Amino acid sequence: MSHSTFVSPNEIRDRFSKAMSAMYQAEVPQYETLLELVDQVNRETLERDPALAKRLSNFDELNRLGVERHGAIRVGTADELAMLRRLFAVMGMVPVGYYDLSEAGVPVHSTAFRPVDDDALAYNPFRVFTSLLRLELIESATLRERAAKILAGRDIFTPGARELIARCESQDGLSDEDADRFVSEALETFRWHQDATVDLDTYEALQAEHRLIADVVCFRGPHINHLTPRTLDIDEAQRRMPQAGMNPKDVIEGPPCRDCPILLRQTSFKALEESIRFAGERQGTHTARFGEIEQRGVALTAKGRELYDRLLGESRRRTAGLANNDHQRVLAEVFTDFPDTEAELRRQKLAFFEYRLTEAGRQSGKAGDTDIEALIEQGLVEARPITYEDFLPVSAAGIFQSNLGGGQSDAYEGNANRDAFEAALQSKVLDELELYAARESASCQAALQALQG
Ligand code: OOG
Ligand code: NI
Repeated sequence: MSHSTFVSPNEIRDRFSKAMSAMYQAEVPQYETLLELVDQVNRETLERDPALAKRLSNFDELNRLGVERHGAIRVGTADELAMLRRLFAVMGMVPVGYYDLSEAGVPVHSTAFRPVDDDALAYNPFRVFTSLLRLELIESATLRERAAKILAGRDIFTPGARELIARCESQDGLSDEDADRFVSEALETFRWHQDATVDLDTYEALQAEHRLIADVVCFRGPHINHLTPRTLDIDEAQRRMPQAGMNPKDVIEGPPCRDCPILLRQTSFKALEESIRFAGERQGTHTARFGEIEQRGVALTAKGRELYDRLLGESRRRTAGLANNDHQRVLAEVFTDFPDTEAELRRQKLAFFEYRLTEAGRQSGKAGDTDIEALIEQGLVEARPITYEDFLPVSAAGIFQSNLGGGQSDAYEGNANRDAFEAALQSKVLDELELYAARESASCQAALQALQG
């Protein structure tokens, strides 16, 4: 088969994310309500703020506003994780970042499978936050062995998915027809099952150890546990959730509302209690699935990230126990120490920007200066914030915890083990900061070069 008849990985990812969204809306009707709410808030925000509408339209972002940005799953074994890496590779999604959640009392470590190139992100930014259960953190040896045995007995991939992944790898792409088959076979891995693979007693024993362990171990596969559309006004969406019949998590995670948004703000409606049939025909319930929304800002450099982490740490004690409004107010006070103009973020090298010539720059085609800030001042170059495409461990832990229900858990002593994660994955994870830095410096070089000629 000739190469030109293959469907691009971007196109496969686009088809997959749409199929996943349709499946999840059908499985979790409240998620459909969340999408409607977000759409409504986005439309009102654009009407209220024509400058924002214009900026999004200039950046060609209006048309993908309604597209889901991410989803999340949790798997139980190294083999499952390694196979998922191959499955996501078919769709141009590679592992970026390592997140240790054990420190926050969640016995997993994670990565995000995502597209990395600008054009791939623009085509469809869909990514999947993927967590691997760390059985070694379970204290009871009996329970640990029981969980491992149950996990060893399942195959979360259909034979068709395995076959198409192998075909894609060997011929370096999939035909249109195979791509459609791949999407529907791959989707099976993420489907919800009302039947647990274990009896109620086993479920309860695992649940008592940690709710997340029961969620990973007791089902046929790693059901998608949430999808996340993008909102232009997360504070308003959070405010409106109860009116729309949703129970929002207590606080919005991440930085406060700012003139120059940084990193990522997230909230969710809390996971629903769903009925489950356990082996032995006993009925019970399980709480796992929810809907989330996100609002993204500029990616921070290592220096900016340090400042963010420090301020977030400082705010922790002061925000403990506060309801969202007060939480946000205190957070905003603490974050006054984080510069809030683009020029200052650039000057202090706190955030990443992409540079390009302005219309005047293109016309002049030549400049004496080689200092990028001077060129910006002369109106020849413009800087655009690079959107943060990754996740935040403290926020992720907050999302996990509010959706697992139950009380706070203590930190596990195991903590970070990136080597073990990469060994399970059978691949390195990419460093997100390097990706942003490379984009910034390539755009800067290109702008400067264009003005030398
Ligand atoms: C993942 C929670 C983290 C995010 O957006 O930070 C997450 C999970 O609950 O499996 O989705
Ligand atoms: Ni999420």
